[in-house]
Amino acid sequence: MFDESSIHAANETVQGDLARDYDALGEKLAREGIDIETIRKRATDFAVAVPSWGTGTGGTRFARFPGGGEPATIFDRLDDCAVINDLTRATPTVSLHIPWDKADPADLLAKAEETGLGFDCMNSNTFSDTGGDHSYKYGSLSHTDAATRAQAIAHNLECIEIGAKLGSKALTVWIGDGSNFPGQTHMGRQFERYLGSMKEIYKGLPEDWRIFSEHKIYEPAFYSTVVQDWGTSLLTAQELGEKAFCLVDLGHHAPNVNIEMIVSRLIHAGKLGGFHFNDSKYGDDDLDSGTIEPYRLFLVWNELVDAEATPGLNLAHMIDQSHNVTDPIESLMVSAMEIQRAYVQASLVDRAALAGYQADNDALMASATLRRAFRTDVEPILARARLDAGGAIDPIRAYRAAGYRAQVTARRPKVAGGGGGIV
Ligand SMILES: [Mn+2]
Repeated sequence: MFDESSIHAANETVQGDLARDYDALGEKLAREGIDIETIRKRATDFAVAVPSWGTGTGGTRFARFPGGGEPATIFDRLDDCAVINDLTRATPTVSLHIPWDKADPADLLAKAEETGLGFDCMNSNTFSDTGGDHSYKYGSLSHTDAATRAQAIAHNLECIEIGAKLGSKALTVWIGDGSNFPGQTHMGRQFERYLGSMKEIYKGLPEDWRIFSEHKIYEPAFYSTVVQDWGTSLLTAQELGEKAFCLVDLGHHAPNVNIEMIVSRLIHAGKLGGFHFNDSKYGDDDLDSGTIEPYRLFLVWNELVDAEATPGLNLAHMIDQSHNVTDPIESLMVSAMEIQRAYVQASLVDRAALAGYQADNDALMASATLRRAFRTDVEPILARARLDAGGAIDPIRAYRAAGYRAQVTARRPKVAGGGGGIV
């Protein structure tokens, strides 16, 4: 999709510098007993899915300020996702959201073919009213009214049906259900209703599909949420069966929660299914991956790399964040690269040395072993992996030089701003 000659032109000016930086890093890593080519291969093989909705400007409950060239349709969104992958070569798949991305599956497949993209997990939406007879104001899969629950179940089954035609293999379920006042709901019976609905959806999963339950501590419900924490999510996955797993969204926890330990526990339980990457200072998925706590992102990857040989571990990685003041394409490119960076850095950890320090209770050296990997500037590896795959050494620079945003701003109809709402 993205003009190859413009990527090439942007690369040409910095290719010599990259070669020198790559060689220097290779020498440094060799002294530590690490083969840079092995690490580069890992960087090349890395992939994280982009959320279709992330290509639009996000908003808060106060307002939304769209930028120029906002994608109006799923086909525009796929064009933008293709730009992200063409330049970073790290985001070959897109996660769709139904009904926002609803279109003829044949047309979606044709667009995927044209853009070189594939489809990742499907995402259902029962946290807003999108035209059904029954309102989700007081809940969806856990609603007190059976007809409302049935509508929410049918919607999830439809998401599976659409996804099956697109080559997707998983459904992620996040609900906004909960309560705003103590006493508003019976928390136990509400959870039982949720489980009952999830069991109905589970029955509709094709043999080779998985279902992910995503927990969130608060919002839109401000007193309690039905799937508040990883414990509830694990209970759900265990009760549903072997095709059910937990999805961890980095922004969906209380401040200071040790997310890397949650990751470790879910791996132990055989129930970790995937991630939604983002970052936050105060709550939820408000900020781009790696902008606030890059070390925590590294520590999460440290657990994942440590466990990568675990039998049956099959993780779906996706970005899920809101971009309110940046060009969404730029934010998604930077985020994909930051997630890839943390993965590559975690791949540098000397695990034999770490295990030795842990056995000796040498806390200082154990911690230093992790930080040594985290402090390594792996940018030349990431840039080289992109270059070799036909991407840009510096994706932001190449993107800006090509003027893509100005082109789509001239071509696409202007989108109204105003009201609040998530993307
Ligand atoms: Mn999420």
